Amino acid sequence: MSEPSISLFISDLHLTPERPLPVRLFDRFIKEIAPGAQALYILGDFFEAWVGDDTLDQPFNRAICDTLKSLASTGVEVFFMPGNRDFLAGTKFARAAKLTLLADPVEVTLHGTPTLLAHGDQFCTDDTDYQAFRRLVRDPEWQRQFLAQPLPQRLALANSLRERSEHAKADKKPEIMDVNPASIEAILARHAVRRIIHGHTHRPARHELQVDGRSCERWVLPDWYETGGYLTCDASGCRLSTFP
Ligand code: LP5
Ligand code: MN
Repeated sequence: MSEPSISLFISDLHLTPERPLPVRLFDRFIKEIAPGAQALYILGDFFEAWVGDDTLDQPFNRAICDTLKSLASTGVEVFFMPGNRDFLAGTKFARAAKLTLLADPVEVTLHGTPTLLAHGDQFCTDDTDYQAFRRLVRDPEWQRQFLAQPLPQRLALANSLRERSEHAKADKKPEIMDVNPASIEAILARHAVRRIIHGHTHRPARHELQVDGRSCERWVLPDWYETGGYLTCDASGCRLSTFP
């Protein structure tokens, strides 16, 4: 009998040469866990910071793309939804890594169940400073001007934004950095699905909720700072796993 068909979901690896553990965990995941899946969905913040597809020739980015490509070559379909760290990943990156870019949010049918996939940051509507920042950097004209700057300037700006973000987060109440329940209900109502999968908040869990009288579930993916973690979905449902 053939193996049951499964889909895997990961996010928030924040891969960078400066943090070797998640890179090692990712290599293991690609070699030992992902083969045999029908599809791998990467739901954002795969990279610590992506400042443009012209960084593809940097050895670190090249190696990561080769790893992704090696999985695609074994027949696993790879999908990539950019997050708030890598929203500038574009078509050249997709081609180099042999994957398909996804819009955020996107509705897919997973082994028979209509499911909404998202990075998750758009639901953190109580974090009004972040939402203002998001509107700015998601503006196509702003992105055009940013990408027109020389690479060293873009890297410096990304570094300084990372620092400002860490300072800003230290002053924010933890609850405002979680999703807003009304935003989740609104998106589930609009898409008429019973399941949503997202990352970003680093609060892995399964939540149950009622939307318009329908029982719904919300799966939150883990970050990869200390252990690797992923969600598996098949025809019988979904489950979270971690590995050391
Ligand atoms: O990323 P994470 O999880 O730590 O925190 C996020 C929010 N922060 C961000 C900023 C990113 O970390 C910065 C990384 C950018 C890399 C991309 C490079 C390509 C684009 C380069 C752009 C120059 O997303 C954080 C949330 C948190 O999630 C939880 O949801 O709270 O939001 C912030 O900290 C934002 C601050 O509240 C406001 C930002 C002030 C900076 C204003 C600068 C405006 C000028 C920008 C123009 C250069
Ligand atoms: Mn994020």
